[in-house]
Amino acid sequence: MMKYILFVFCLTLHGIVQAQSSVGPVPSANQLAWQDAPFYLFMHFGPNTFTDLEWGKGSENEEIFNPTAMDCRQWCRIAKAAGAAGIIITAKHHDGFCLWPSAYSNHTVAQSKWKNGKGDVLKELSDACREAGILFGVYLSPWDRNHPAYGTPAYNDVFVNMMKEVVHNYGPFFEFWWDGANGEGPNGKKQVYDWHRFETTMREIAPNTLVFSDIGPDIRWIGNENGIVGKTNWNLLDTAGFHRGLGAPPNDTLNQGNVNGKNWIPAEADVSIRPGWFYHASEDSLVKSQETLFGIYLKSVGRGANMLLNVPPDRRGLISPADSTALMEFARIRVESFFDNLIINENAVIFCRGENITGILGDGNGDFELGKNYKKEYLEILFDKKQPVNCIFLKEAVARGQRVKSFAIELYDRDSLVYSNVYTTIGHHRLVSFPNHNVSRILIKIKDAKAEPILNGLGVYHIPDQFVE
Ligand code: FUL
Repeated sequence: MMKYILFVFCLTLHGIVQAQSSVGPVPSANQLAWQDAPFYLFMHFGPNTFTDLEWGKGSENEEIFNPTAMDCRQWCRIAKAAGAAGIIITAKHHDGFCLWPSAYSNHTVAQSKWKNGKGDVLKELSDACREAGILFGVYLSPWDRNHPAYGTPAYNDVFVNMMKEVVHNYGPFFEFWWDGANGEGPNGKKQVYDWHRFETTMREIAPNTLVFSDIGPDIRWIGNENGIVGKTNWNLLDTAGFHRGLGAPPNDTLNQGNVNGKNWIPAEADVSIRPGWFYHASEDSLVKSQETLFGIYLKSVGRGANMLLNVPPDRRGLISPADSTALMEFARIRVESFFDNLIINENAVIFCRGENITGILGDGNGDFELGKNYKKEYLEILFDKKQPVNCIFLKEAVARGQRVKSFAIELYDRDSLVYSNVYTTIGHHRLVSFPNHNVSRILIKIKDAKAEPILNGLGVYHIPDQFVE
C-alpha cells in the first residue's frame, strides 16, 4: 500500500513539473519506432553467392543464380529466434541482378534457371516476413554494372521505375537502403545520380519508409563497416553542402554526428557476421563468434545506434549452421545480460531531489525532467543489499530532443566511492560498462547538457565480466 501511495505521489509531483518544449531537431514518429527496435538482419544474396565474388562484374550469366533449396521461412525463423526485428535484402547489388522479375531489366531471376524463371525472392521474402510478423526492407544499389542505360540520363528513369516497382509489389518497407557506391557501368561511364528525384520519389510513393544512405535523409551510415559507433553519438547531422558517396561528410563525423546538427538522422551500424558480405564456403570457419557479436552490440546499440547484422544465405538459399549457431548464442548472451534489471528485481529505489522516481524511470513509465538546476542534482539508486554491477542503461526522452552532453557515474559501497567515470552522450539508448563492483548505492550526475535533461529509462545490470569496456 505504502509503495502504491508513494508511487501516486511521485506521479503527481512529476505531473506538476511544467512540460518542456523540445530542443533542436527531434525524430519523426517513424524514426522513433525504428530506434525502438535497434537490431535486425541484412542479407546479401545474388550471383555473387554463386561466383564467390563480392562485387559482381554485371556480365555474369543469369543461369548461375540457382539456389537449390531456398526457404525464406527459415531466414525468418532464425531472425525471430535471434531477436531481430526484421530483414533487409539486397534486391539488386552492384552487379545489377534483380532478385525480382523486373520489367526494367533483362538481368533478373526471370532470366535464370531457378524455378524455370518463375521464381521471385522478394515475393517469397515479403510473404515470409509478413507471416512471421517481422519487418521487411530492401537494399537497391544505384550502381549497376549490367544495365545498358547506366551512365546515361535514361538510367535515372530506370532506377526510379525500379523503386516504384519494388515498393508497389513488395512494400511497405520499414527501411530502404541506398548504397552510395558509384563506379563504372558496362559502357565504362559513371552515372550522375539524380538523388533529388530519387528522394522525392521515395517520399511520394512510400512516405512511411525510412531511407538510409551515407547522409540519410532518415538514417545515416556510421562511416565504417565494423559496427563500431562513436562513444559520443549525436543523432544530429548537418547535410547541407554534402553529397552521397564521395561527397559525404568525413567518416568520423558520420560516426559521431554533429552536436548542433540541423537534422535528426540517427546512425545505423552495418556489419557482416563473416569477412565478406556475400556467402563464401571458404569463410565458414571465420563466422564471428557470439562474443564478438555481443561486443559489437555494446559498441553500436550500446552507443545509441541500430545494428544491421549481415547474415548471407548460402548457395542452397539457406542460412548456414555456423551463422545460425552464432546468432542463437548471441541472442542468449543478450537475454542473460539484460534479463535481470537489478532495479526491478532487487527492489531498488531511485531518488532525485528527494522524490522517489522509481515508478517513472525504473519501469520506463514516463519522462523525468531533471530541471534547470540539473548540475546540482543527481539520480540516486539505493539497494537493500549490495549488488554486483558492471553495466548501466540510460535513455533520454529524445522525442523532445537529444540534450545530454556528458554524465558521470559513481558507484559506492556504503559511503565509500569504489568507481567513477565520465561519459559523453546518452541519446535514445546508452549502455556503459565497467569493471564489476559490489555496490549499495549509485549516483548518476548529468554534467553538461544543451538544455534541461529529460530521461525516460534507467537499468542496472551485471553482464558477463569478459565484455565490459
Ligand atoms: C557497400 C557495398 O559496396 C558492399 O558490397 C556492401 O553491399 C555494403 C553493405 O555496402 O557499399
